[in-house]
Amino acid sequence: MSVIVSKTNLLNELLNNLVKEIKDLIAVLIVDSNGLIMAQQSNKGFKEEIFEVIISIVEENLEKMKKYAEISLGSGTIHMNEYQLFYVEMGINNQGLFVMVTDPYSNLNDFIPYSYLVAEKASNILNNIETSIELPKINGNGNIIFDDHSSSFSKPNKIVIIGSDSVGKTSLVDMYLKGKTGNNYIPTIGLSVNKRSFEITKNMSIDFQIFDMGGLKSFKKVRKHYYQDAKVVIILFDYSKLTTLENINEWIEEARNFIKTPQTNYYLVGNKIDLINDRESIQSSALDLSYRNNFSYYETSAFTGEGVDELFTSCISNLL
Ligand SMILES: Nc1nc2c(ncn2[C@@H]2O[C@H](COP(=O)(O)OP(=O)(O)OP(=O)(O)O)[C@@H](O)[C@H]2O)c(=O)[nH]1
Ligand SMILES: [Mg+2]
Repeated sequence: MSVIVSKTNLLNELLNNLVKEIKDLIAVLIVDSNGLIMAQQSNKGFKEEIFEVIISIVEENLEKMKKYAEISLGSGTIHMNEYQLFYVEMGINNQGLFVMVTDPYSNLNDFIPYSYLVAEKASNILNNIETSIELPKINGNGNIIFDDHSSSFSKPNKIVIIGSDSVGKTSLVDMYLKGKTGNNYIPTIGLSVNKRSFEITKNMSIDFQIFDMGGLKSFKKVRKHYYQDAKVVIILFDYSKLTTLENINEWIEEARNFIKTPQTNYYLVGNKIDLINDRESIQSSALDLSYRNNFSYYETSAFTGEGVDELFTSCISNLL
């Protein structure tokens, strides 16, 4: 029981942080797969009775979600006379919906990239994964702003990690930052961000942020908002699933499309090397691709930890 209570508390605190940050939001809700409200927060001016209308709309969508949940994590916008709704499905196990409500005149689209961060945190809470409920700031253009100790003139030290769903992006980041990773596949909902500091000497350290993106097709549209000012791009593929290397050009194109700075360092990384005995032929195509594109090439296992520190130390050295 106490576990359930604290989950609800955490979800409510998270949503409260969101409505404090985005004043245009009339309400935010987390609804379970049966249409029951798990958490809700609202800014004033929201009529309680409208919850019923919202829930009935959400219920209609839950039917669709149950049908297609295996394939994608959908999202959508619903327009009503008095309100606009944006919802994101959370988790492949029909865990529920994250729903934002604004008035019809708000630029709801501006908040959507940011809202995925919240949905991802809510999904972590529901999956018992340790997560911070603090949220970054959002500026007038809907961009996510993390406080950074670097001077206000310099750009944040941003590392983005991309690649097909399930190749091990989140696992790799967890292994590097926490020294451990789970076995279950829990798709990243749009975006997860980790902020850390790397100690170079006793008196000198560097702050950096890792933007870990959701690789599922359903997040393609929103990912474009997260690339801006990336200094390092890690493109991950899975050694045990060749198609993730075969389609790597789509990822290279996506990144290049949204990152215009020529100084950005790219890394091609083959993950899950623990699953493969003979990796020679895949390795030679990956090396060839890296050479042609002027990328660095690394191999890792998020399970055994092999190559993980080496990869991130090299990425961080590029931020200096
Ligand atoms: N054997 C092995 N399994 C791994 C490795 N890395 C990740 N996995 C497993 O692969 C699955 C997917 O891992 P995630 O880290 O969630 O994948 P992701 O790339 O973040 O996926 P999205 O968030 O959907 O884009 C999970 O079941 C992990 O446990 C690895 O190095 N070796
Ligand atoms: Mg992930």
